[in-house]
Amino acid sequence: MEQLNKYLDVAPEVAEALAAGKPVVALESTIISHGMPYPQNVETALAVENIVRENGAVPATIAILGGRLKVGITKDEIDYLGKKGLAVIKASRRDVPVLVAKKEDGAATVATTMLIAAMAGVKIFATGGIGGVHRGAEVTMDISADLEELAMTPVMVVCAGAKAILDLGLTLEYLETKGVPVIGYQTKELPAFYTRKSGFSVDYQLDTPAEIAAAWKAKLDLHMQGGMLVTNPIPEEYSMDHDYINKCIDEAIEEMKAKGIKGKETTPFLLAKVKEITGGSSLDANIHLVFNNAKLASQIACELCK
Ligand code: PSU
Ligand code: MN
Repeated sequence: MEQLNKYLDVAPEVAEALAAGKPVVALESTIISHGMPYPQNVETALAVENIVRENGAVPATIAILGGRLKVGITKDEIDYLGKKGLAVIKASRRDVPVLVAKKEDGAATVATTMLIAAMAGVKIFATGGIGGVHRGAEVTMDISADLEELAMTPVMVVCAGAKAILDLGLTLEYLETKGVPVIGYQTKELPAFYTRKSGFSVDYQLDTPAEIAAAWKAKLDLHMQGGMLVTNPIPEEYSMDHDYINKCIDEAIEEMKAKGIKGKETTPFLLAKVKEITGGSSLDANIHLVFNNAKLASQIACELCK
């Protein structure tokens, strides 16, 4: 495979699959270091890679290690990131050049995973939830770089919607302004991560992996910049009670405000706080929705390669 830049390391298995036109699914690493506790983070990351394989695609977990942009990391490297946890720098787009120059490690957020996936030619990426417009952003201007990346980088992101730690209505408005298609898989309603419902509508409901692959192929053929957001509701049996989880999220946001937490600490703080308040029951939901997204992303990737 042609080497697009001297900072990129594409794992041999991933490079072979790409060269042969076989399906590859990108996976992020901030979910490992900052999204879940050890050892569930490592167990989940390895299980997700297996699900991608079982569904006919090659997994490419993306991270920055020693300043190298890694597309596909080893089990030991996943374990390393999982154990190091919050001590790994959460790397959004703007962190990338500095970490490369300093030869440091970075956990790739959704934005950075899209950026590095695109450098390697990987077109589909599965995760849990994306960043978005935070509640109160009309004052704080806290809008995740994930949304800008969706506006400019041609990678499809399969997620379970966004957590209600965000303002979901404003997040949808922002994606509309930026021209990012928002697809509901077998649903017309935007899923809200822990729950299947949010009260907000997506642009289009598409019912099969083939239909989603066709829409994505059209976007690529048209050379339109930017990605596509596929929202996949958490399976019914793992979804949480709407009122309960929203009460927990409200409590977490109150504590965040009281502590004066800002900037890039916001999302990791809220994720950890919600987990603590729910006594860990949100973690199980989180793990299963990621599995569900990895499966759908792999099915779409296989359709795209037909
Ligand atoms: N939302 C989740 N789980 C996560 C994240 C967001 O439900 O793990 C992580 C992702 O890596 C996402 C990042 O890209 O947080 C967004 O951070 P920020 O809001 O600072 O852009
Ligand atoms: Mn932010």
